[in-house]
Amino acid sequence: KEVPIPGPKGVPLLGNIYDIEQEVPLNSLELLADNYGEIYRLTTLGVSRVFISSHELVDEVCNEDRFVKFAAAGLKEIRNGTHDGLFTAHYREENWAIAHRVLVPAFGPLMIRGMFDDMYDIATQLVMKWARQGPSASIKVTDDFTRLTLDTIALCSMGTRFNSFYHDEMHPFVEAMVGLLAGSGKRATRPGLLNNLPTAENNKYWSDIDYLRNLSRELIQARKDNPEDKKDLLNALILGRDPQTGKGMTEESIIDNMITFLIAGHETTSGMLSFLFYYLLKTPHAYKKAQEEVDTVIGNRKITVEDMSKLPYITAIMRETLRLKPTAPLISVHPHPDKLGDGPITLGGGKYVLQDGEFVALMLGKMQRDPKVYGPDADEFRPERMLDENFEKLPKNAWKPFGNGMRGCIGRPFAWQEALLVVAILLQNFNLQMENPTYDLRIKQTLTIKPKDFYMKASLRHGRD
Ligand code: MNH
Repeated sequence: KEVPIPGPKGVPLLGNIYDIEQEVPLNSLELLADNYGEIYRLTTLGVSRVFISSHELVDEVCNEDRFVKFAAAGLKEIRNGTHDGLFTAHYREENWAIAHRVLVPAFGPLMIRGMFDDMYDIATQLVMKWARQGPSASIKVTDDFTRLTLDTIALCSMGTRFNSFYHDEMHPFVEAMVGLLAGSGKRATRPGLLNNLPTAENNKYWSDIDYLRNLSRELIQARKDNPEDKKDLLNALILGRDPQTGKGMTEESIIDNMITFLIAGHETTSGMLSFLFYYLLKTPHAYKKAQEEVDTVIGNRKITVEDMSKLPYITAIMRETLRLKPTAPLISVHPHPDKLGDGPITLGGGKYVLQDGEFVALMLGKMQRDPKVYGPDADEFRPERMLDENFEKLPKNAWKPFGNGMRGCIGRPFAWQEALLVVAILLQNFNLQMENPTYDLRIKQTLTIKPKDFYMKASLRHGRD
């Protein structure tokens, strides 16, 4: 009954490095899934991983009694800057549990509503920029959405303004964060030995981390010195108390999680907004329905937080975008530590046997296009399939862009409100077009994915001042 896990052969020592393209690894990984099927194995730098892409197998590893999150590759390196913060913590690290208990309420409905005004503030800066630039300006879509998501998360979690819409260069904090992210990605593809040498590149990596931590510390102190009665993430970090122990988070843990929010909270949402407008502009009937929804529900008046629950079609568009392009496209799990020693770890009901120490990478985008779940048109952008009545009927674990269980995304309600607002306010104010109508989607991949070289034009809608 046992079936060997297939995979490309690879070369001595280096293993499968030549089976994965450098520029967009995800493309290679998806092609390999087309060739080898729902499960295959790759070995690089002596590390062996199994990639899964069917709903059935993903559903199986979502059982948290059997498998738990594994901070692999780039994520493991980001720990150099964020340690046991929420995103990078290993299973059962005590500071994860404390931060989780302190911060879950901070992402509750009431708190998220409390952050609407700050989100609105930044969203209007984007609208102003596009309005002032005029209808012939070429909009670098992903850059402007990244300005928006960065400024929003910085305002809500650090209490500071990056003012990214007013500068071409990035704020030094962002510069350092990009250094940490890009550096971590590179380190993950290099042998550990090279990462420990005092090269200029490695020195910059560590000085970027110092900068991030020092500025975070200053901003925490600034809020402590000048308390504000505000429902935001910074207050939650500083004032939150663990219901189990009554204690607050340590300053180091607050810093770890502040940087974590910036890292986890900007590229994913920015990429999602970018893909969303790509699909809308490629699907005119969906664009028209979305704009009509905004016109009917909101019209010309100022958007309020109450409107956010009254936009079912735009909600479906957001879900459908994250189905086709989950912006955090790969997450990893490994066997639950309590299950080790109970005999072989298997998948597919005993069919596939994992090797010792092997971990499992979930290919979320491929899984979310499993024809067994989504049918023969699984590759098409069709928001209707994500309207509530259909969405609720999906099988368990068939839509996982926010990850799984305890280690799923804590920022989901934050991202959801922010994105809904931005989509609504842009459709309310602009007619949007692709700069190049024949543009076909290409991907830029880091820890996340976003469209590459995607440009739009925006003209103010007439008679809507
Ligand atoms: Mn987010 C974890 C996707 C927005 C903060 N996020 C995850 C995971 C996925 C994910 C997938 C699980 C990672 C893993 O298993 O290794 N996150 C998204 C997407 C969006 C997003 C697709 C936007 C769209 N995330 C945000 C925002 C924030 C945030 C916004 C912060 C405000 N995310 C986190 C944190 C975690 C996380 C923190 C780690 C949670 C934990 O493990 O306790």
